[in-house]
Formats: sequence, C-alpha cells, structure tokens
Amino acid sequence: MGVKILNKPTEKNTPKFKEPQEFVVILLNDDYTTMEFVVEILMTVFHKNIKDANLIMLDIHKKGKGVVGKYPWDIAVTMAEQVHAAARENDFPLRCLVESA
Ligand code: TYC
Repeated sequence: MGVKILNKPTEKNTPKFKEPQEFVVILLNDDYTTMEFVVEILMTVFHKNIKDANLIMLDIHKKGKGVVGKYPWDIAVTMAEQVHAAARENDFPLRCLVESA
C-alpha cells in the first residue's frame, strides 16, 4: 500500500516563477528646473556619469520627457521619491514617473 501524496505538484499546477518585472523611471521636462540641477540628479540618484547625464538631460529638454533607466519596482520608486524630495527642497518643479517597462 503506497502513501498517497496530497497536492503533489504536476506539470499543470506547478507554479512557474515569473521573471522579475522591471520598471522605467521617466523624467519630465519643465521650464523652471535648471539644467545643472537635472544633471546633478542624474549623477547622484541614478549614478550616471557626467557625459551621459548631460546627454539624457538635453534629450529630455528637447523631447519633453525621457527614460532614465530600468529598475525593479522598489528601486524605481525609491529613486522617484529621492528626485521629488530633492526638487522640493530646492524649489524646483521637477517630476518623474514610474511605468511598467
Ligand atoms: N527645460 C529646463 C531648462 O531649460 C531643463 C530641464 C531638463 C528641466 C530636463 C527638466 O527633466 C528636465 N532649464
């Protein structure tokens, strides 16, 4: 007499692990935040080098918005909070969004 195994995983009910989802942080242009401040944010919060930070900032300035990077949810949200806190502290209206990649 064999032991009956309850809830034995089968091909059908075995949970498949989902790929960790990624999110894009999008920075929005405005007319009041200085270019220097945006470059500083890109370097300090998003760890961009000065060359990339300038290119990303200018791209956002020209196009109205731009993707800064792709991150897991918690990191993306923390970065967005850091941007908004620093902008508020410096009286700039700089905003960013977190969207599903
Ligand atoms: N448009 C701003 C200026 O001319 C610079 C700027 C760039 C602001 C990117 C926000 O996400 C931004 N001072």
